[in-house]
Amino acid sequence: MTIGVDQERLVNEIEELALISDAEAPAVTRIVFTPTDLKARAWLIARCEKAGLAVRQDPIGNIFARWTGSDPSLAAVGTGSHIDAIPNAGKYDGVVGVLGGLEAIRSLRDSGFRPKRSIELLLFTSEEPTRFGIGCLGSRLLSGTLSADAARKLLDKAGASIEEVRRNAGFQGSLEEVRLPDGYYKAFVELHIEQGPLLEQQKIPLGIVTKIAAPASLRFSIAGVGGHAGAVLMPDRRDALCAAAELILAIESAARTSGAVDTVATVGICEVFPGAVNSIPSRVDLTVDIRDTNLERRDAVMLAIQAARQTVAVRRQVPIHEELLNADAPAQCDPSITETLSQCCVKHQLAFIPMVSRAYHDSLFMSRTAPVAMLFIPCRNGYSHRPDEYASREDIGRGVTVLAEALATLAA
Ligand code: HGY
Ligand code: MN
Ligand code: MN
Repeated sequence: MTIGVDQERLVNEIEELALISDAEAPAVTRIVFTPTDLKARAWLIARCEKAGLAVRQDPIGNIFARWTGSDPSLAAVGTGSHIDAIPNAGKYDGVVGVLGGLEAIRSLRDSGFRPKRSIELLLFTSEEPTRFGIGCLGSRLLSGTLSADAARKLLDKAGASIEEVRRNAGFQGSLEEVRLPDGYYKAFVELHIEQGPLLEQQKIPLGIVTKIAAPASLRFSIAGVGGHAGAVLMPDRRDALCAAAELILAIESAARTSGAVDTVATVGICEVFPGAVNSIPSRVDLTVDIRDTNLERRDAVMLAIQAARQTVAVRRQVPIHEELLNADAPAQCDPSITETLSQCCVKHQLAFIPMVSRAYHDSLFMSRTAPVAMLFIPCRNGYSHRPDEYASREDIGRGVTVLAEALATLAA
């Protein structure tokens, strides 16, 4: 079987999809269930249908594009990723796994391969946490990691619930229907840019992910005392932003002193109220992202951060409310699937290294319901979640070729 990936077609599709965005090119912003997201989804569905795949969408908007195998009763082989993008992001994060998965299927079909097991391309809803505060909504619900009841409690910044937003976007049915039975997929393989510098630095074309780091996120709301910036003297202040500043540095220190370089913590959102130059901040909301490849170390850092919260609150006499948004276990990729990927790399004489994924992905949650593995391709300087994110057509082509070979092996 000769797998002929059409790099030209694939790169053109990546460029075309990147233009369906709420940001000035080259940046991409595509927030879940916005009109732009819905337009991008319709664009993708049209391409899947043009490729002869049977398409369905579930009540949270996960898209399933199936190449039915000769024995449809067998558990399918899944591949896919996401196309939602955080504000001011790049055009490859997630997209390489969705359009690359589509191209893998097309190139297999054009090579004359016919699968015994169905091969299913998935587009997961809301991999990014931007709108509802936690990421991987679609794969969490599909794998049973998030219950329908818990999902219904999630609100966006405007106070709109998932129910409201998804139904307005045209997704009917109940969220209880999203959960797929364990074993629904024989295997799930996700192609993704590395979002780190190792492959490029080591000049290795492919990474086989053995483990996906454990993500957690917290929200802190610091209640200070507002007032006139000129009239309130310093000894009389309880400035919420100064307290936040102390807490942010304590968060950074907790990650830096965890004992391993694998621990990361980021305060990506800091909202100051009332946000006037001559008004003492009365309230600050912080959202914190904490990760580690080791669960115990990650949890220990969270405890250190909670202790720091307590210390700052007492010393500065500002109540600090804490809300846990998510605290997920890491995922171990399935050795038999990683072995299949290794053999496919060898077959195509492509070098690879085993890697840990420091970013989370839908595969983290798919691992709760099926054997999974991920395939990484290099991205320039390791940049991601920024407009200059870039993967070359040759690297994308190599990733899709190995993905196609792996899908054929798993679906034979
Ligand atoms: O944040 C992440 O790891 C993913 O890119 N959403
Ligand atoms: Mn991302
Ligand atoms: Mn991603």
